[in-house]
Amino acid sequence: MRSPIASASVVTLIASVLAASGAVHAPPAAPPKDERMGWWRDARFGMFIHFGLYSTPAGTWDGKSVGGVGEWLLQNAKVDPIAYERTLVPQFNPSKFDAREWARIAKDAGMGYVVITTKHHDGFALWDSAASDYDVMATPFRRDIMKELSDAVNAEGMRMCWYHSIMDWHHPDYQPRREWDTRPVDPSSFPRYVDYMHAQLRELLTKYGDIGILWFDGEWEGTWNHDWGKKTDDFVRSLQPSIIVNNRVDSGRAGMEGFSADEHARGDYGTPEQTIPPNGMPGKDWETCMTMNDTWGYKASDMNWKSAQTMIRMLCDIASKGGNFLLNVGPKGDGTIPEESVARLKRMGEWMRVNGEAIRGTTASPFTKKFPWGRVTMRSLKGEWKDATRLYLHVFDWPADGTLRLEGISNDAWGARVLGTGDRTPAARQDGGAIVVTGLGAAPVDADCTVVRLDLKGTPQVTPFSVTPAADGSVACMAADAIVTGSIQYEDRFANLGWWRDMASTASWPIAVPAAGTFDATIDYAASAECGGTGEWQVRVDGKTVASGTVELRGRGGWGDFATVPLGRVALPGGKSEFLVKAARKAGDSFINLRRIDLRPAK
Ligand code: FHN
Repeated sequence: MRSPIASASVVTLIASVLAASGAVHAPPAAPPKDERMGWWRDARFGMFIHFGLYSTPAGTWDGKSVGGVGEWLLQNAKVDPIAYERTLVPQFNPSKFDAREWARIAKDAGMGYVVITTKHHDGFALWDSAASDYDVMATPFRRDIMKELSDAVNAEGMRMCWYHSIMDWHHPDYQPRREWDTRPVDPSSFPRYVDYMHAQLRELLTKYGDIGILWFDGEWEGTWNHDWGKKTDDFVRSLQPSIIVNNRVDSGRAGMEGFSADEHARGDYGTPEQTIPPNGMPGKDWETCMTMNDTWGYKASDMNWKSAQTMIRMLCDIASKGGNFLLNVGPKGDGTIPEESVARLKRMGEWMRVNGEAIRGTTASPFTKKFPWGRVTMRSLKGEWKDATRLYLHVFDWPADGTLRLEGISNDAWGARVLGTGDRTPAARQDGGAIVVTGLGAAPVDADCTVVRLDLKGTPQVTPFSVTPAADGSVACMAADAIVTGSIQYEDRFANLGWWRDMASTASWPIAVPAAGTFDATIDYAASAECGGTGEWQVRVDGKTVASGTVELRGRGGWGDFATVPLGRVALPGGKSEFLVKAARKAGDSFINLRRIDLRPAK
């Protein structure tokens, strides 16, 4: 417990003397990335914990409710950082905190790692820090939460991981200041702040055993840049060479979803937040972090809880795209996890105990198309059994006839079984370029998601999906079959493409027709009154636009008020082509919700 500035310069001095004396040995080389990422790719599912001073007021300040997420209280209530400290440090006393209970809840939910806020943007340290007086030892609680939790998480066989905010609203050397913070600013202070942050990171990476991930955050303000990110990434890895570091150690992250455009940007994986990339992030490691309600830090008024079914299906969807799911809990000021979170995690754990093999250690679906009934994950059985592949069919909408047909795969099948029951004897066969699974039973085993295990001979031989004409020659481009870019997300609500916010977003469908033809196109869309705009459609062959047109799509009665309107006459070439739609103009912050596009042979 030291004053932040004094200890930072002492630390810097010691480090330079050690380095000059050669007493500091070169750190061991980091293992190859695939080796470091192995446990993480296997786990697929982790717990995020946002806990700190903000958990006590739970979204209020001065007795008034404060808008926004609970952990942004200082910012959203525009509180002076020193007043924030003086008010909340004496109140912080999570007397019911039980690290073993938190770890048990995560373990029983089927989670493989736990990421906790060691320090969030308010700058408060949840451990006994020698670099700062603004830490848990200054509170009535006076226990090292990070020590207790790391011991409990490791005892459950899970990986302990640290969230650490680069942005620090409290430290006098961090810039930029909050605009209501009247403390004097020393323009040259930011390097001192980085030394301080490194001093605290050194504590976190040398006092608590092996750490699985350093989950950086708050990297978006202008004072942070690639140089600081590179230095910090190197520093962290010098202390724990096997550690995983997320992409927020570096600046330049593309929005909340993406990677930095800079190919030299540091970080082992992408961190889409509150969203699931529609097509995953092919070829990259990524993890969606998500709240169970709408806040990361506890907020007593936030009762907008997602159902356990929704989160089980999110887990399946994310795994089917090759990602990890980091699901958040925001413990209360008394140290307990909200009952609503506990109940949902209990249900997810029941599902994982039966179906965990369909999530852990799996890779993305081999299909380029989403099936309307659910999702697919897979694992190779090479070396375990035969040259075979195991597919897991995550069935959300159970087929009443007990049959599933997987189009576009030419493998022979070894067989199938339904997880969670031994009393069904499904059969699987190759049928003209599709695999048909019959005898699944008339009802699901688990209404939230029932998993069918399907074993194939060899590695998947999948025909890339194309939309093909129906018997009447019409071509139906459904939302679920679209390949989307940008902010667009598929929404189950109306089986539509939504969140069409950025102008770069596109929706496209690979089409295959036996012969060239002319079609009358229609679009089925909805939009709130102030949205809509001008749509542009393109027919593309080998990436080149061979036909295009525009259509005015006026705002309607709301995001569920769909109408089918003409798009115009479209000529398709014979064979393969791509039909693409984008916004040429947006009238409001979102463009449209798109349900389907139909191409009917011109009369
Ligand atoms: O500002 C933080 C927020 O409080 C929360 O910690 C999330 C979790 O990923 N990260 C930042 C917002 O992107």
